[in-house]
Amino acid sequence: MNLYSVAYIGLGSNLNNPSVQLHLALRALSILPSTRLQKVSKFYRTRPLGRAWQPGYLNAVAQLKTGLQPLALLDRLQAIELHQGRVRSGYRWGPRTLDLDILLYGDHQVAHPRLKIPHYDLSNRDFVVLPLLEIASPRMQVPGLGCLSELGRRFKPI
Ligand code: A4P
Ligand code: MG
Repeated sequence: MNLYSVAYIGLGSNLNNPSVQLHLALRALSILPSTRLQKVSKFYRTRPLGRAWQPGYLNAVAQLKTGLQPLALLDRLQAIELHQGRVRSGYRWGPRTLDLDILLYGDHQVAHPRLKIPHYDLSNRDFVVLPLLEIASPRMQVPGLGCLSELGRRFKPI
């Protein structure tokens, strides 16, 4: 049995020097236990989704190979967010120093009160699908949503 899974993490930041935030987060991901940081997409400058008044975002996607189970991985990601000064403002989609979302975890589907995989809005976000296409196979099946290359057809390059 293979105890390791390939997981894709979405990174986003629009406060306190987003480029530095993403680099720090990648370093933190690279030293997680039982985990290897295998690939990282380019950093994409993106328009804020949701609350238009907030600064633009820098987004990227990282590919991990990890022995951490999904909820243990989520705990680690939230600890990294907190360490980098993430303040949960109480409203959704507000500005943040760092957001780390589990986009995919192998071919698993997870429906837990704290964790939904695939990420609930994956297929609607160009800043998720386009970086994924950069580092994952276009033939990859996204559980419940179909082939990654098909998802990518909806979007113009960022
Ligand atoms: N949670 C459930 N599933 C997951 C998952 N797959 N990965 C839960 C990570 N967390 C997951 O998240 C709220 C709760 O979601 C967590 O406690 C976890 O148990 P949060 O990070 O505290 O709050 P949030 O990020 O404000 O909420 P939400 O709904 O996750 O926001 P989104 O959808 O991540 O959107 N515009 C651009 N251009 N780029 C962005 O990256 N990001 C957002 C945030 C808005 N606009 C953006 C961007
Ligand atoms: Mg989030």
